[in-house]
Amino acid sequence: MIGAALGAASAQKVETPVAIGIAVAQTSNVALFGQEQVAGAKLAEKLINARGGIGGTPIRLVYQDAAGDENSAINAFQNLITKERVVGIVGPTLSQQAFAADPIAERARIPVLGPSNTAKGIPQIGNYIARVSAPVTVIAPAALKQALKIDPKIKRVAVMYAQNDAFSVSETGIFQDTIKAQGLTVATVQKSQTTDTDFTTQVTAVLNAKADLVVISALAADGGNIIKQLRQLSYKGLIVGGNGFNTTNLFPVCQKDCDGLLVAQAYSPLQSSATNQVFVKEYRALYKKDPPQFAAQAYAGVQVFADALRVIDRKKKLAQWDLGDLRTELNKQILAGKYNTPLGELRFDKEGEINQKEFFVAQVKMKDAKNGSFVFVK
Ligand code: VAL
Repeated sequence: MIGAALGAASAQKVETPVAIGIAVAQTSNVALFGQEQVAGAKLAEKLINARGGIGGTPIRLVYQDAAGDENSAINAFQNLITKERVVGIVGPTLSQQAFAADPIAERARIPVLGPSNTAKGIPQIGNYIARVSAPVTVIAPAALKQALKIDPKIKRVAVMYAQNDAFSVSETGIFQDTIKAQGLTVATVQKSQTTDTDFTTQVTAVLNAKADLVVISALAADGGNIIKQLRQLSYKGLIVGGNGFNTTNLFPVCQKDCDGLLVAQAYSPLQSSATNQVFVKEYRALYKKDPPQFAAQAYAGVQVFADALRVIDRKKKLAQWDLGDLRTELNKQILAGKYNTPLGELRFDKEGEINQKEFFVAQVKMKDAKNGSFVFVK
């Protein structure tokens, strides 16, 4: 009886339109990234369906708020897998959440594409876990090297990081290795929490260490406040922010003090591929601004699912598949394919790690207290 019931439960038809789950932060401080991810995903759905979806079958994005903590991400994943019966999931926003939620998808055999999880070790969570977000190992060093180009006299580097966040811990490790490899001195290492708002102790230590560069790994809200407090307490040197600083949603937090901040980028609106130029044009038309990295990556996540589904659909129509079988086939196809995305040409290695070719660095230029932009310097 139990076996029969389980058998019946596992033999589920694929519904049309084809449901793809989007489990990113729509609330909490992490929505500073999540808002941009939703914007990117929405545009992907619109453009994919305008071009005939998957061999004539439209896709439908199903949103579940993964908020900013592990439990919300787990709940979002569970709802998408069991209630919404999606073919795959783009999410969650934070690596910290991915380490908790991805194992649920792995056990249920649902392909996951991490849209922004950049900590080391994400694809290694399981066979069904891949990412479209290049890891800290390949991105983080670029901004630091750019800082040295701007000011070759830099010698003493202060390092700050959020110790309760898996990505920040991972990224600071890469930053510290790069600092040493460049022959610079780590003048001090200061730890904080992503929930902190007062960084006086850490900033005072940075000033006492006589640093001529500060490198920070944190998320947007805490990170923005760290920058503000560094400047308020008269730190004058360059600041490099990690991937958590890569959103204009940071600007209302550090305001004019964001000016000059260097951030490495896994995406540029200037990237010249035809796919990207169409994406930029459509994004501007819809949102009246340039696409940011988090939006481009979420778009790429949805696109990879759609491109891989199209290959499968050509062999056997999606509606004829058993849902479980389709999820497994989709996972295989994701890893086998090559994708022309706004991030450039993407492939995955056999573990699901992204293979991306181009990276960039931008410097923040503030126009007034709240408005500014990332100016590409590399
Ligand atoms: N990239 C980070 C992470 O992996 C944040 C900024 C989304 O958690």
